[in-house]
Amino acid sequence: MGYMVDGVYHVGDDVTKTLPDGAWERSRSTVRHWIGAGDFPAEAGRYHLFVAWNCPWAHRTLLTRAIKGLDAITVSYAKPNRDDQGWIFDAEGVFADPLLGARAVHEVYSADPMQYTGRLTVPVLWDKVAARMVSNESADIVRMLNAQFDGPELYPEPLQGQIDAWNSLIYDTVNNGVYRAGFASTQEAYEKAAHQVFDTLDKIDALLADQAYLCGDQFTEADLRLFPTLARFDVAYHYAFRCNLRKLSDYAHLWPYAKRIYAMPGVADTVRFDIYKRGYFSASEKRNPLGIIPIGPEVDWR
Ligand SMILES: N[C@@H](CCC(=O)N[C@@H](CS)C(=O)NCC(=O)O)C(=O)O
Repeated sequence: MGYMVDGVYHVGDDVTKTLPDGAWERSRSTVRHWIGAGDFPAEAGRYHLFVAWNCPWAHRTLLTRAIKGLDAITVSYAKPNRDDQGWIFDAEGVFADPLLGARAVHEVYSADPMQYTGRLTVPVLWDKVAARMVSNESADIVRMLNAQFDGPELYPEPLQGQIDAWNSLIYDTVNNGVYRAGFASTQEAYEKAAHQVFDTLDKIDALLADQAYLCGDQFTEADLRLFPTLARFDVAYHYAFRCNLRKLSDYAHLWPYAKRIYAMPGVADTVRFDIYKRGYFSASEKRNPLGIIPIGPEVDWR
């Protein structure tokens, strides 16, 4: 893995985000342009996504593309395992980059004339006409694809307050909460994060006894942003990140809810359980030194 300074890639980890108390923090995205504003017109065929199937933040953007029916936005999928070049592509096949022919995501960042400095994260939304990045922040990408293109409305005006409140709780305690549990370097930091994960999942499970989705009877952006964590829960987080008080499939209401979302048109194509396992159980000195991938669990999502 590495980072970039003024458009030049460096191997290594200069910005390890472990705080003095053993807690772990995610770095912030810095490319924050908007489709529909300034230089980036709302033409779906003009844009391309660089993602990795195992990345839950990239998954948000794939879900938005699928649910809004935005096939005109093309996609390059990086391989599930990173190496000293970070996220990488094959020369051909499913993990190739048909757009730029890049062999690593850092080549995408350096193809933009901006002379990027920072971490080389996916997802990246790319403008094929201007040959530059629009955004590397998944939350913004979801919002702009929703706002600028046809398809189901994911952020309806009357529900915006509720959606924002769910997003913030779910990001802190669930989406990023599982990472704070998995990457914690002290017992206390791990326990705190892992309990937060289950406190929120338990709360949502209780709510879903009486309603179909987080904000009532309509699927919204809040559900879309919860789903990537649920899809990875039993095959990855439960074991790899020690989020093991309960499994998703133990929950009376949350589990049927997750399966309902999985059954929505296009959603199953964005989910790759085999790749989640390859990604989360890749060899890591701290978490999985031998890189052995567990055979289970068997989970039936249908
Ligand atoms: N804020 C970003 C976070 C994206 C992110 O952290 N992606 C991870 C993969 S799941 C990544 O690419 N990490 C590479 C690195 O930090 O070097 C977003 O939501 O778009």
